[in-house]
Amino acid sequence: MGLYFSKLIELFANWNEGNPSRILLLGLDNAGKTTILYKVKLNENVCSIPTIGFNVETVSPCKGVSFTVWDVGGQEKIRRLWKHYYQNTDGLFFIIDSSDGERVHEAAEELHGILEDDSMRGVPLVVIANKQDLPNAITCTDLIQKLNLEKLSKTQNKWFIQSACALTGEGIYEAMEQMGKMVKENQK
Ligand SMILES: Nc1nc2c(ncn2[C@@H]2O[C@H](COP(=O)(O)OP(=O)(O)OP(=O)(O)O)[C@@H](O)[C@H]2O)c(=O)[nH]1
Ligand SMILES: [Mg+2]
Repeated sequence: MGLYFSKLIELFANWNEGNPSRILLLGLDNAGKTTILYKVKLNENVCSIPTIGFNVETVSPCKGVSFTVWDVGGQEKIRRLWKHYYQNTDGLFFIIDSSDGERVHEAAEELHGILEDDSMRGVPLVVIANKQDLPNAITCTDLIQKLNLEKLSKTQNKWFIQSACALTGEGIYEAMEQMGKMVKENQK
């Protein structure tokens, strides 16, 4: 089943028009991944339901940047499938629901778990501190500490954190632009 699934993913992964970078959009359930994907793709707020499986879209959020973005469901019982998407990844967006202080530790564990995988070595990371419109949203400064991002500076993953609100689009294009820069830099 695992092998069949990874073959299927491989088939989709090679089915690209042109040569967009392969970007993963991961994070806990309810973080706002699907909302972000369709904000960038359609500039609309879609009425999303929890993703079981994945959504994949090719987007060109800014000049000279083209991504194939894989948005994978974040519910706990399906997170074990994330690893099937890691191979040949050019960049990782990790989305945080900044208003969910109770689960920030869980998010940190998942993030470091992803980056410990051999396939993710050296992959640039952009953390999106989403839902900044909500009361008590955790700031980027606090998230750097809570997600232990400084630890990554000692390993091979370059990282950046961007505060955002997917509903208004605030911060989303900045995050895309930054990812574009980091991916290009990494390919030099
Ligand atoms: N207030 C607020 N709500 C948001 C924001 N971004 C997303 N949401 C809401 O958060 C809920 C979950 O969003 P999704 O995009 O479905 O979350 P997801 O990360 O794809 O979740 P899974 O598919 O279960 O992994 C939806 O009700 C969105 O409208 C934001 O910036 N602010
Ligand atoms: Mg989703």
